[in-house]
Amino acid sequence: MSKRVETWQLRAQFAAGLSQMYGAEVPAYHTLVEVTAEVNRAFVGAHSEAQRLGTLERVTAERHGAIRVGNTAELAQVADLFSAFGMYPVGYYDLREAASPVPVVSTAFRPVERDTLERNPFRVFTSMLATADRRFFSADLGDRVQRFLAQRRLFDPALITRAQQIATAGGCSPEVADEFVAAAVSAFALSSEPIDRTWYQELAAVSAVAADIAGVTTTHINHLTPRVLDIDELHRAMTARGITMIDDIQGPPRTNGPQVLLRQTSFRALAEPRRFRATDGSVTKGTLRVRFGEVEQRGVALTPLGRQRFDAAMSEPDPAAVWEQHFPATDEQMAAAGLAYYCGGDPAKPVVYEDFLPASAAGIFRSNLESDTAASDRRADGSDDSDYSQQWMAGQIGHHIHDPYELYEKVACS
Ligand code: OOG
Ligand code: NI
Repeated sequence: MSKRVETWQLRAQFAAGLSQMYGAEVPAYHTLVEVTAEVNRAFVGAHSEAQRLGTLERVTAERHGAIRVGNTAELAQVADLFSAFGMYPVGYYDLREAASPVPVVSTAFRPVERDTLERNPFRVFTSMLATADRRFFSADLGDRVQRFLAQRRLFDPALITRAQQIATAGGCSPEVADEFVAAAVSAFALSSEPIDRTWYQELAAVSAVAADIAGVTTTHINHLTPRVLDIDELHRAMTARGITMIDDIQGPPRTNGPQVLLRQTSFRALAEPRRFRATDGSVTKGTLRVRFGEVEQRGVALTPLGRQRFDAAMSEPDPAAVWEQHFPATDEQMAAAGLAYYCGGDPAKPVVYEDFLPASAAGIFRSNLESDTAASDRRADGSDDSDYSQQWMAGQIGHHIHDPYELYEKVACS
């Protein structure tokens, strides 16, 4: 009998390994996971249809991570690494265009097929610093950042080669799996390497995100997000445990009708000990607050028409107050109006939203930065003549970037 470890098992092992590491690094994450599990159990106990958007087993194991890299070479390595886990780039998010702009362009790596999503839906939101955008980076600073990035090495080349081999083979032996997953997980650990204080501070003055990405020689998992079935209850329960959550739940309001897309909230992580190197070479201890805890609730995926309605509702001053003018109250009506995806058109079988929302993503970035850089954002006085786009990104990383709507269409019809 073959004891081969399949792609989805590697993905599950990777997600579990990251979860263990992140829990050790950010202890409040354990509380979040615990409270999430309690809320989910209670919700499933109280609602007969609670598992329509995912079984308790899937939802309990479900996480998304977030990482940030500096340039296309690093993003290409991430794409190769994640392909060994059956995680492929889906969607293109330009957070420079958000109401509160962040100087990154992003994609999300995730499984793309229904059965593999069911087995383990782990996804990682991945952002790349937009150093070519002269609204944020002067030509001089952009060049210096690029030189800094060209000299660092986020991933051992042997790890990437191994990932490519595993991706091609569609799995590996248990021995190879253990070693490969451990190496992949540790590539995202918070480094104890001293940080060049002057360089970090110069970047932080432009953007806290720029400093977090290019002020250090490594990357790290920024947050790891469990999935909850009732985010309002979760927000209450965490607050009751004495953890200060951000005030808002990002995304659509709570409604009586079908829950759509994605709702998220978070708490700021504590300051974490980091080491700094001064210009005279001396190393001192300090702290940084760059990581946090996030939690999310997922609803039904919207069609392009549904998404138009959503964007219209969300552009109102009080989306909750006008929600019913944009969306009907039942899944039957949602399906009939072609606003959301349902498997085989059956309103009892919603297709769960597997992606992200740019406005929430920018809000999550913003609400958790060490210093609010809103005032200093777009401090370079140039204009944007960069050519960032989905096609550009796909070309740079050598991987097709999937269109989320095509994937939902396929899932709904399979
Ligand atoms: C990513 C922020 C986006 C989400 O859940 O929308 C994100 C980041 O902070 O690096 O993770
Ligand atoms: Ni997130």
